[in-house]
Amino acid sequence: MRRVRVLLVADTHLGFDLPLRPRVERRRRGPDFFTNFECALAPALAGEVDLVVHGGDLLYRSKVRRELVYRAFEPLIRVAAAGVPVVVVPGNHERSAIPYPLLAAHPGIDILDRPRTLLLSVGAERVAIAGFPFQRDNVRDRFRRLLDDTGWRDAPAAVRLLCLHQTVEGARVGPVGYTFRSGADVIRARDIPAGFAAVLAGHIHRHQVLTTDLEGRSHAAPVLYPGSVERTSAAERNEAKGYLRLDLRGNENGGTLERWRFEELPTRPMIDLEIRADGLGPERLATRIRQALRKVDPDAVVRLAVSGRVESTAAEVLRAESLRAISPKTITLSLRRARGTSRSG
Ligand SMILES: [Mn+2]
Repeated sequence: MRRVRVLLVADTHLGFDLPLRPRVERRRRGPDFFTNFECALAPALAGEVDLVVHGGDLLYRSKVRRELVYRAFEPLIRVAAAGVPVVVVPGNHERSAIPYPLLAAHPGIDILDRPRTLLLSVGAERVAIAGFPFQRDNVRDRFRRLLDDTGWRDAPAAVRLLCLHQTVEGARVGPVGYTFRSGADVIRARDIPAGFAAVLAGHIHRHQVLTTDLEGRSHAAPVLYPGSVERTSAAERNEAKGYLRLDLRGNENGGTLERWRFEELPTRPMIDLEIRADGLGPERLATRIRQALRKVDPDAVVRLAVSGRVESTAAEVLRAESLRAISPKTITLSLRRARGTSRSG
């Protein structure tokens, strides 16, 4: 049987830090998300894959302006127009707000807007793609029923995929590797039945592939998270960002995942700087900040924390416009309150 090549991208969060009419001129992170989304789809436009799955959170939040929805779907429409089918799982950021009927009107784009199973002819192979949109309430207890509602068992296909935007048991996030175990929003690994080649998932922003449950028992199918295409919070600052390429082969039991490859995307470094303000007047505080910023990567996304006692005369330096004036134009700078900060005067 023929190989089926799938490109899995998720959590693109388009619209993040991308104001329509910015009030101040500064380097935004918004374009980075679009750039990486386009980068991730390049293999599809080059004819290197047979199917593209977007695992959800296409957009950065659920209420967005219409123009952003068009911009976000435009790269997917180009992929579909090139003859590569596209499947989208609605994430928590797009459950109802997106004008899906409009976008679903494109014959090459399918949206898992309710529990259902899509049957696609991919090359010479029949591929079944089951899934449902993000479920907020107690997906743990409702998962088996939702899966049954997709009708996946009846799909006559050599490769079956399950597409989700949810947390599966064992998924890890954050700098210290917090592990999801038993919450109402966590799907039990053992509830994923045999009969799927793989589970393609969004929602967890750290790339990972889960193959065993918390007791070490093998999953019936591997769960693959490509992770987000850019960092959406400082908790992701040490994570590689990218997308996944999967090679699947059909058989009588829903097919198998022959191999997968994580393709890393370029990201700007995310850096935390801390400056102690004790006893510094405005000029010295400004100089201290300027010197610190000069040492970091000029492309960095910097979170500046000022700790200690900020002199009343120096507080002015920490205003957004003053900070912009002393920081290199290529840096994206934000101020966060450090612990133990106090102001005198
Ligand atoms: Mn997300």
